[in-house]
Amino acid sequence: MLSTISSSKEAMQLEDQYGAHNYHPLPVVLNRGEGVFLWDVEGKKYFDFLSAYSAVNQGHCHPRIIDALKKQAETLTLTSRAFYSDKLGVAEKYLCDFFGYDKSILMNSGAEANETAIKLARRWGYTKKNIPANEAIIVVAKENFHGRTTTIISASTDPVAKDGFGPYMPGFQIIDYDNLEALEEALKNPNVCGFLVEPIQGEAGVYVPTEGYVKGAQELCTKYNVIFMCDEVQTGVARTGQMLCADHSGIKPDMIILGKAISGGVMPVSAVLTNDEIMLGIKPGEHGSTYGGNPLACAVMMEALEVVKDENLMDHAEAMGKIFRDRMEALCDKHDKMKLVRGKGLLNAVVINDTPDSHTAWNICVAMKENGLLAKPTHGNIIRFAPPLVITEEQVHECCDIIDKTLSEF
Ligand code: IF1
Repeated sequence: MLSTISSSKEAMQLEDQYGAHNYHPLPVVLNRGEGVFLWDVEGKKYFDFLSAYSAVNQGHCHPRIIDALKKQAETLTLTSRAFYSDKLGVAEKYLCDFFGYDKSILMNSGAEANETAIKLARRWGYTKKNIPANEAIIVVAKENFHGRTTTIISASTDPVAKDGFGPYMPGFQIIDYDNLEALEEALKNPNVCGFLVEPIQGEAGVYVPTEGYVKGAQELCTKYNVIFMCDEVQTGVARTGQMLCADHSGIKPDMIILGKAISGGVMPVSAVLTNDEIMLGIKPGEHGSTYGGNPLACAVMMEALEVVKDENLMDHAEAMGKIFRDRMEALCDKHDKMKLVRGKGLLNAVVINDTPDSHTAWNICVAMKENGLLAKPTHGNIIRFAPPLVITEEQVHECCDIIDKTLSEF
């Protein structure tokens, strides 16, 4: 008999005693989610303003996605790629048509998709750009976040994500984010095969680059025969008010990396999409994953993306985001603790007016929790606000009132 939790306190104690201490969660224990709402073990209701780091864009337990999950779960969940299934080809075509690419490869986590992207880019560099063996370089930006594997943290500049996990994977060159001169300088090196970058840096604190950066980056990659690898794991799937954040720049990256909300927060699904020349560089048996592209993931992903389209979550995120930022800008004038708000669509962050090492942002999040809104600081004193994209205008205003009330009490 699976034991159930009788109190939040008990749940936290169990995790403390039996689980890795690799997170420092806000002191709230959730046991139910529906749409924009979460409930804790004691029955208190909250607005979710994190959306599991932008994986629950469609809202918690969306009925259509859950139904797709149930139906497929009772039929066929996993064959491995040793055999064909009736779902993978359909899902691969669906993804390619949805985002406009030749080919897709399905993995499980965002980190795995970025690892796959790195292998695809290196393989292309050796076979198509004649980069000498083991000399391929991938350019990345300072303050990046692409996942937690030892290769990906080798490209990180965040000591918290990186220190103490060496030795590191060579082959990454780190340049300033949002700096096209630095990028052009780096791309002149003929051994560079790819530029891996987030169109908005999420974890760094929702850094929106200057207008023209993403377009300029794609143009420079084309000029120097380098793959523009756009990590849309967090910014994709309508989160920023466009289906892909890169769409704001009017360009189509050579390669996109997707994860999180392509499966609506129901199960881990990630993907890399690119053209035939790059994707076909990996031959049978040279890459894979037990669960990659499993029938259950395929069914859930297709329904999760259909929901995004049918409910027009892209335009809705754009509209709700404008309302949210307008309200936050007004609060920045009213509360000296609120320095500024930035973001696109419903990926926003408020910079708190205090030193980066202070606990002010954390304390504000704890106070907002008491007032029924869940959000969490990213680095330093920046609070990310990213609700499910199904949030209504009335709920946006209700949440802004909660933020206002919390800061007034602070
Ligand atoms: C954690 C951060 C956010 C991502 C981008 C790839 C991945 C992520 C742009 C990897 C994952 C998650 C991971 C989670 C917290 C969260 C996070 F704080 F870590 F950086 F959102 F900003 N590319 N981001 O944002 O995808 O392997 O997790 O499926 O690791 O603490 P994943």
